[in-house]
Amino acid sequence: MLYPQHNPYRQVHQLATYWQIQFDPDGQGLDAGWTKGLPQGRPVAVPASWNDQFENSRDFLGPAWYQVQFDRPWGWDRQAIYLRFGSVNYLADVWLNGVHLGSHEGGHLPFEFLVSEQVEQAGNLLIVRVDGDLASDRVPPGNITGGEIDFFAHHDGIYPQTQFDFFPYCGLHRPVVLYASTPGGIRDITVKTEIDGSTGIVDIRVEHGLSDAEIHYALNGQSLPIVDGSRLIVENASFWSPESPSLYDLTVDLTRDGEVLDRYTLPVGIRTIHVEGSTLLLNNEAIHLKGFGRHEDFPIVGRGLPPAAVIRDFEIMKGLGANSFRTTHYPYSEEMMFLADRLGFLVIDETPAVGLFFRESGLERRTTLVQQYTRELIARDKNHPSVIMWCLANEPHSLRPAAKPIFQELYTLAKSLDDSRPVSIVSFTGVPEDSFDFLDVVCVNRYHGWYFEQGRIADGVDAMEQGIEAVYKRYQKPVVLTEFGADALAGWHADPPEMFSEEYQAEMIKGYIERLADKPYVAGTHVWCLCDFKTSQSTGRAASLNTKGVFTRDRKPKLAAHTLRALWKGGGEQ
Ligand code: BDP
Repeated sequence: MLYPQHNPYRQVHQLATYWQIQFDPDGQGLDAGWTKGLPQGRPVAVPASWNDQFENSRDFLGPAWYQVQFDRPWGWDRQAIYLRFGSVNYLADVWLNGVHLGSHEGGHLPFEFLVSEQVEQAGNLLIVRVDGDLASDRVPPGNITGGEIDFFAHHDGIYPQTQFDFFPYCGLHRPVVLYASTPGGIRDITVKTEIDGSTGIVDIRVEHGLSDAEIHYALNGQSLPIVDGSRLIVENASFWSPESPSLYDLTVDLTRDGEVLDRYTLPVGIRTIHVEGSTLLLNNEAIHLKGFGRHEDFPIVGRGLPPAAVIRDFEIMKGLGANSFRTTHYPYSEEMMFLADRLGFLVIDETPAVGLFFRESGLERRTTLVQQYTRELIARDKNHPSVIMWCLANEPHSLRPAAKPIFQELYTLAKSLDDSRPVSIVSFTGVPEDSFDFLDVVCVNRYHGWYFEQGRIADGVDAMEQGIEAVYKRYQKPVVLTEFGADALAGWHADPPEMFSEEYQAEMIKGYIERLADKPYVAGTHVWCLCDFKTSQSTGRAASLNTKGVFTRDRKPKLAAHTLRALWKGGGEQ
């Protein structure tokens, strides 16, 4: 799925910054005819979560109705017009001028409708009903009752009752745009790259609906012939890597009789990613991931897209010497993924499948949703050089026998959609995690010295090391420690270190990283997490925050940030 872009053949029109919203706690909107206009809307900012914008909406999870009006941009009368949503959490139903266009389930992934027939010249009315309620047959799940959960007893009774550790923000979280392109024009482009010595090979597939059209390719403005039906050959190529994130502009022109009908320009990074034995190789050289898990979580904006804060997060990661992150626990914004390409980050790209459990009730529905998310994520992110691995789930409660065949099928699906990247899941068990028998990389989260061996960093580091060694011994694949960390209340100090102090967090993170540094099969360590973030209320989360950030929620460094900079960048370097 292509990201909308502006050029002489395509136009993007951003809808208003302030829409109208009306909450519908009694679920009466449909019967009361709100699809034709909201009786008592009030202004709301888009994109943003609704929860922190109003006095009375923090814990309200829907349904809520959004409304906006727009006119058709000039010159669009003969164009194919699409209405595209970057992310709506969780369930969206969309009406345009009273016509139900369709619905989409699942946050964090884009969806669009062809609306050329419905769009009038002026006064178009767009209505979106958003339902973010938590349910056991949704993904991620929540409000689970009756002993359905195998693990995470502390998640029982938290409020809101999520089966995951972040606040279930709701709303229109990413840009909503109209875009226009040539009817039958370019619908999709898939690029895969290979390396042969100093030559780069770019394999391209273009989907379009104009059977009599020709396709022309240019790289950085230079026209290139296609070889073997689908390949561009780039002599003396600059390969993409974190140290040198070289991108080429690939321009695809759809032409007829020499006239350009449609154009799309895609940034392409030429690089390879492979697993060989227990090593992860980028451009045929071993790589080591240094980085973080993180949340799209900001005061007031909630899980909405704040462009400046995204830049800030890259800045603080770079400043520490990080080269990688995992999109915990859902796909990050498309805007952030393009920046990752440009700034040279290695991304483990995760679907919104967090908190999965494998008891029967709702299992079929959850499984179908996770398959849908896998398809949608790969369709969205397949062309990013920064994406080095697909992660199909975080910490599934997978000890039940049903889990393995479900992941086997999911793995096969992911590989059939993209055979060019490793595929994994992130496990909190590791041994046994039956699915690691077939997954390409072993990704595990470890909290020794925090949830286990509490208050004892040295014992925790020992236990972590034993666990990692056991995982490697069992599966003989590259191992990524995808989460480890400790809560630290900014400004709270203790010597000797005590839990929740900045010293404890810093020392534990240092202990983990140093202990794993000389294990060649450890392909990376991701600290949990970059910044403090909002979560459900419970005794385990002071101020409703998970404070395992090495930065505060407003991006101020804790001691651990300085420790990481010294570890990753070396002593004096800033
Ligand atoms: C891990 C989860 C992560 C939590 C973290 C924690 O993957 O989402 O926030 O624990 O407890 O198990 O801080």
